[in-house]
Amino acid sequence: MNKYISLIGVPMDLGQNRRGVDMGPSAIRYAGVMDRLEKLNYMIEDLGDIDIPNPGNRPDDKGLKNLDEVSEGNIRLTKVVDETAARGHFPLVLGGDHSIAIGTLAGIAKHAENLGVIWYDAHGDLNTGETSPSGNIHGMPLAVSLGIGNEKLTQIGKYAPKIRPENIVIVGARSLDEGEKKLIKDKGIKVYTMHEVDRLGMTQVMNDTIEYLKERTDQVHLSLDLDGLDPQDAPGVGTPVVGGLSFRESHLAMEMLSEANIITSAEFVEVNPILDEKNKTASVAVDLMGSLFGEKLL
Ligand code: HAR
Ligand code: MN
Ligand code: MN
Ligand code: MN
Repeated sequence: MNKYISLIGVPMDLGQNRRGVDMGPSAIRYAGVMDRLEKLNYMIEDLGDIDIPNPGNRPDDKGLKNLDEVSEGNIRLTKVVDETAARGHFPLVLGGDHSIAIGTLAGIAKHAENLGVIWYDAHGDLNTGETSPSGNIHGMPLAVSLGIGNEKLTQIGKYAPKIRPENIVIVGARSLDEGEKKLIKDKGIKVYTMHEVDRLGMTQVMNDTIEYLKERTDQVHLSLDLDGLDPQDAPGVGTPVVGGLSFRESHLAMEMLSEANIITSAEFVEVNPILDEKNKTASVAVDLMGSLFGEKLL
């Protein structure tokens, strides 16, 4: 694993409806991310927070809420992630709602020949302005990164697409809209829904995921939406869905990724301290980061 980690906070809450997720980066810092990773002997710097524009209070732009502001915030994030990767550091991005994956991927993808992505989430985030039931851009970043959607989002970083459909693995899905299901089929995206996790167990799901990505990619980004976990373990999220991945399963998934040593960038998103119980969800995020970066009991 890269010994140099750069923390990048993204106080973005304009990709969805519920205020508070902009405080996610503070909550994760407060839960002790720096100490936790320093104890594992990483050299870690905190680059502070990306400046996110104020909401414009305009009507939706073709079914996309806060399009210009989400776009501008992601352009700023792209630049910082790009510079971080160019310095050879591991970008560890703290959200913020999941719309920030647009900027993270735009910043990181050009540093790989063939970037892989693990999308750990209850949702597919494969909507466009046309298919979205909500107009919330946090339900669209994976489609955007495939080059599908509004140009103000797909053209961030001035290249598209950022990733190939066959380099994506979605883990934990249990809420997909009709347009997303169609895209998954049409593009042949690999998905481990909760059904497969129940059937196969997390050990096989991660073994298969790791093998699949090792075969076809040279770097792997982990995009971990805390709502991939069950709301009992991660209650502080804006769009909880029952029947999710447990803390134990998630912990195991992170340990297996650590052992496989394939992850080259990561983001932890959708932590909303206002909806949380005593910063539990931010603490879970930090626990999972500990495992991802190699923490062991013995
Ligand atoms: N699929 C729904 C939509 O597009 C819900 C998206 C929900 N949110 C997230 N992203 N937290 O994973 O509106
Ligand atoms: Mn340095
Ligand atoms: Mn998501
Ligand atoms: Mn989600």
